[in-house]
Order: sequence, then C-alpha cells, then structure tokens
Amino acid sequence: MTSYKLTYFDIDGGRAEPIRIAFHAAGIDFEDNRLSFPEFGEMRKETRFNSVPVLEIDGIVVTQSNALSRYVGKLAGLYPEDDTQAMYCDEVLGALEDILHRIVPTFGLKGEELQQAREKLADGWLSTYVRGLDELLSRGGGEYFAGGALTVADLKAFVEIRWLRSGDLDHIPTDLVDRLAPDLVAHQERVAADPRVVAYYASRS
Ligand SMILES: N[C@@H](CCC(=O)N[C@@H](CS)C(=O)NCC(=O)O)C(=O)O
Repeated sequence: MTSYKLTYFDIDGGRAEPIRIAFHAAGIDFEDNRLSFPEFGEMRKETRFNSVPVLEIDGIVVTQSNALSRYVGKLAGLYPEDDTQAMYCDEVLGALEDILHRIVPTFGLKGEELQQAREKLADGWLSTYVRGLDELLSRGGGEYFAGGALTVADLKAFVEIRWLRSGDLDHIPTDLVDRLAPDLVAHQERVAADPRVVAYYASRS
C-alpha cells in the first residue's frame, strides 16, 4: 500500500487544506503531520524550497500545493477528466495561489505600515482577484468552477474565501467578498455543506 505523509502547519486552512480534504474524500489514509510554527522554523532549511506543504509518497518528496491538489484531486474524483474543464480548474487554482502571493508580503508588517499595505491590497489586487474569480464561477455555470461538479479548485476557493471573510486578516474588510461577489459567498457555503467536506471536518472534531 502506498504511504502518504503530508507536512504542513497545524492550522485548519492554508495551502494544505484542500489536499487534506481530498485525501479524506478519496478514503485514502495519510499521515497528517502538523507542525507548530517553531517546529517549522527548525526544519525549514531542510525542506526543498524552505516551505510547506510537503508530501512524501513512499518516501519520495513532492512540493507545490497546486500540483499536490491536482494529484490527490485525481485520486478523489475531484479533478475534471475533460481537458478544457481541467484547464478551467487550473486557472482557478493559479489565481487563488496569486492571491496568497499578494497577501504574504504583508505578514511581516506592523502598525500603520500594515494597515496601509492591507488597505491598498483590499482596494487593489484583492478586489481584482475577487471579481475575476466571480467571473470564473459564472463561466463554470455559477455553482462550481469547472465541470459542473466539486473539484479541488472549489476546495481551494472555499478555504481562501473563508479566510478572507474570517477577520483573521487585520485591515481586510470581512465583507469585501460579500460586497463584490455574493456568489462567491454562496459558493463557500455550498462547498462547506458538501457531504465530503462535512465528513472531513467531522473527522477533525
Ligand atoms: N508555491 C508553493 C509555496 C509554498 C509556501 O510559500 N508555503 C508557505 C506556507 S503556506 C511557507 O512554507 N512559507 C514559509 C517561508 O516562506 O518561510 C506552494 O504552492 O506550495
């Protein structure tokens, strides 16, 4: 039997969350190796790109969250078989990754500098990406981004939109998505109610 070990921070979110949900949906056992931030600091330099998530498949190390999401998504039936729909799914995964790359540079900031950077982000790039994702959801038919069914793109969008609306990001208005793209909020709720997602979180509690 193939062994899977997924290493990431001990948070119910972030880049590894769609991978964890997809593993669970596939019914595949995996070692959910959750690190505290100090633990990650100690092993950071030993990871391939000084970052997580890292998936070990029978001891072979693989990185890059979107590649991992696609791989596990295929195992779980959460990735489109049709090439065009797969491309749509990938477009969404890439756009969601871009959002993370825009937010991460603000993490080290404090006080007024943080506030200014976050407000600029909210009015600028975040608004652009939220509107763009809204457009991609419409293109997909309004319920899911690709193939008319739940895919890893929906899982990643669910995790990220939940985060943007959570209040965990200081100076990012929690109603930003609600104001710009109510359909993305409905999408977040739809994915949260999916039996596979519900079953995953039930397994966590
Ligand atoms: N392109 C990579 C980015 C990985 C990444 O930046 N991960 C963050 C956590 S979500 C990290 O490990 N940051 C640690 C650091 O930059 O020191 C991926 O998608 O997996």
